[in-house]
Amino acid sequence: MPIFACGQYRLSLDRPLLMGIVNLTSDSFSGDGCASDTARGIEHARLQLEAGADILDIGAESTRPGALPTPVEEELRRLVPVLREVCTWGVPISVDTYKPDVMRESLMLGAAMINDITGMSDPLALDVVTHSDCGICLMHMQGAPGTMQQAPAYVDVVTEVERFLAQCATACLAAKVKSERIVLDPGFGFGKTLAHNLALFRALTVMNAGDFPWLVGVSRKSMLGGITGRAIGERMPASIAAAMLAAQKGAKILRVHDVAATRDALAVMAALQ
Ligand code: HH2
Repeated sequence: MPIFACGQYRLSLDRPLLMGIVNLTSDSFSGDGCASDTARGIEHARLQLEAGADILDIGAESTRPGALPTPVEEELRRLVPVLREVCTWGVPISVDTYKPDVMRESLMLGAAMINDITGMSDPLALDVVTHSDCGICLMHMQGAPGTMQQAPAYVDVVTEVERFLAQCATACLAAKVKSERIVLDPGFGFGKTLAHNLALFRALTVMNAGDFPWLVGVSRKSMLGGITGRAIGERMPASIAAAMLAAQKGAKILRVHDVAATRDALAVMAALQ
């Protein structure tokens, strides 16, 4: 039975897991951010859990196109009080950060997973996670959020993403991280045009960056706006369709804003297949 080892949790990957997004930001692209309101952040996390999330992914810096980095102190100021509470709930808490200092503090507070949009490219980040047993998501991004959508360019997007993620995973394995702690993510919307995103999504079943589970995050993203012409607030049906297709293509973790609706869709798909 395939499993994902994340801190004290060993999550079965027999069915796709739902990662519920909790943004402690004021500027997240989909408008779901709870700003610096700790009580709102905790409440949103609780609702995501009640809706059926298997993992909560807590982020305190928006990485939307055009976003500038949030200073470490501010990221921690938003995160710490929320983590102090949610890490007592007995569910796997992921922290969406690429900063080693934020990773270290989050793991000390009980986070079970680090979701790094830079694929652990900072050697200090790798050092932090090797001193823990947390799960790790390695994501591909071309460039940095501030400028990544200005002119994304690849010779062959699928091969380049594959190669990058394989290198990141190899670096983790070389640092003695067990393979069952690693999931990979093509990074939809991170330095990619609609055509790049479509090529990657279609290639999900054939992409090979090693024998690791895929995490897919397309919820409410602009690629769905590009397909449907819908504004961000009207992209739930498109998000669910894409999540179902990702699951059908073998994705093991779906990172979503709309947990309850995605859960229903997964249940229907499982029952009717
Ligand atoms: N997408 C976002 C943030 N983190 N992490 C992974 N692994 N995969 C993703 O696709 C991904 C991610 C962007 O979504 P969101 O957190 O809702 O927006 P923002 O960065 O504006 O807060």
